[in-house]
Amino acid sequence: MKILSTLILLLCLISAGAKNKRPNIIWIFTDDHSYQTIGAYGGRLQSLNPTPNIDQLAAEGIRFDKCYVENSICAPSRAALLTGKMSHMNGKFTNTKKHPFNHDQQQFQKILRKNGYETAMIGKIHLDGDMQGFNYWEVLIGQGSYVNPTLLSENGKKQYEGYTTDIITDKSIDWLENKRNKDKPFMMMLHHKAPHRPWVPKREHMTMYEDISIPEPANLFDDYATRTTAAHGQEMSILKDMNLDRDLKMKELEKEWFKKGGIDDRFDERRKQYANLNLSDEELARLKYQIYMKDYLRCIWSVDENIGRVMAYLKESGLDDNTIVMYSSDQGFYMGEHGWFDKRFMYEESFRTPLIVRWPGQAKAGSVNKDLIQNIDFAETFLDIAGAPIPDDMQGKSIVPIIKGKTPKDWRKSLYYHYYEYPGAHAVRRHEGVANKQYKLIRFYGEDVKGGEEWELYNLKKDPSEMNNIYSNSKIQGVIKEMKAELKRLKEQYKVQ
Ligand code: SGN
Ligand code: CA
Repeated sequence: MKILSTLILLLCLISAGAKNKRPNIIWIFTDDHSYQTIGAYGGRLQSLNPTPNIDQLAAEGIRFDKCYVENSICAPSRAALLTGKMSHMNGKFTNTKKHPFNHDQQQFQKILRKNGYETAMIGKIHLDGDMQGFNYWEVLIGQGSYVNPTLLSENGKKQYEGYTTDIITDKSIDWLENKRNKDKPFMMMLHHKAPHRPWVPKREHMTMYEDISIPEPANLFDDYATRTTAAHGQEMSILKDMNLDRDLKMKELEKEWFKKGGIDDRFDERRKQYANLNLSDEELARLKYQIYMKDYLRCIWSVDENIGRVMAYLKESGLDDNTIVMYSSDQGFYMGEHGWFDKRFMYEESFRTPLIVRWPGQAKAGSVNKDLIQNIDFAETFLDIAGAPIPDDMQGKSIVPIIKGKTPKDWRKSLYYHYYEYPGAHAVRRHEGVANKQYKLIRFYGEDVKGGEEWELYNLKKDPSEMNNIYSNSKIQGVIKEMKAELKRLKEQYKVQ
């Protein structure tokens, strides 16, 4: 009898030990952070060294170069993140109240929690209503604000004083240190508001980059010559749609928060220049581009600094070896490419999103992967990491084998995309499409496109900036046929009505 009970105790201890070994996950998510402004992704801004701490994650982990979203807009992207399903399956088609998020539906964090994980969600989620499946949640309301944010939790609303990127990090570290049940593995979602429009930097960073000129993209003055109605009809032009008051901070500068502590004179000068000069369209676009990029990069600097704080905390507390840190954004963003800011289009800059994973002992340090990953894969990945069951109706695939360097033979060769928010902000027409590593076929549709339907095709290998729509080129009709067949196949696979 004694031997038996000792044996049972031993088994319990072994199994508890094994459970403790399940890795922790920290998912750091930003709002609108383009891969173009991450040092580790290279590109025209690399020499500015804009993100040393994110770059460090990439140096110690794996960088994904072909990670995409299924609907390039905030709340739908977050709904896909939690559910592992595309918009037409999770019901969150747009940012608007017309499509409320149903919190009662299946979400990965509910399953993780049932399977022994402590779960937390801190920061921007942009899904109205109370969160479910989190032991702890404290979220910005809607878009939230850059300064003195109000956060909503189970205990109601509370306002905090300070810069939101710092506050979200403070709260996350506080949860790690003081609020979680330390006997369990954890999954923490640390979601920044930054660098979302109107790109308000922390006061201390307001003069960074002031004396330099940010390199322009080659297609800042794109005339959309080969493109359909959608590219001509958008309202996300730096020249025409970026406003003086909020975006370029002419009025913001008058606000108490900006004034507190004093504004650096040079920063103020920039704005005065803009107001007083009689500029040509080209000069104006260039000046707006510089102001926009600098404010955006300053917001990123705060994000990056705070990632450094989280990593320092993990090290100090001995958590870093068994904690996976993942970095991504809800979609990409235009940094002047095609003359734009914002997202929504299936063109590369907004369709693609950054993804970096640091998993000590599993992800090879400094490795780069080019498999087609999509944001519907994240939920399944978290469940797989935890050894929790993955429901059949989730629509992505766990990328755990890929993180470990072993891409499954049957990994996807093409991606489906669908954007729905029209009429809406920035006037991007509804569209869906299919992309593989060589071609991208896009179908714009609805009453405000010519004939109710217009198509574009790009050869991504020859034309990575998507300047040349070759849909009407008679020589590639075979490719169009194949891509249309693939679009049909994907719609069946994903059950698109
Ligand atoms: C706000 C912004 C838009 C932005 C949407 C959606 N305008 O409406 O530029 O596209 O949010 O962004 S602002 O003048 O209010 O800043 S999302 O990230 O939430 O999808
Ligand atoms: Ca966003």
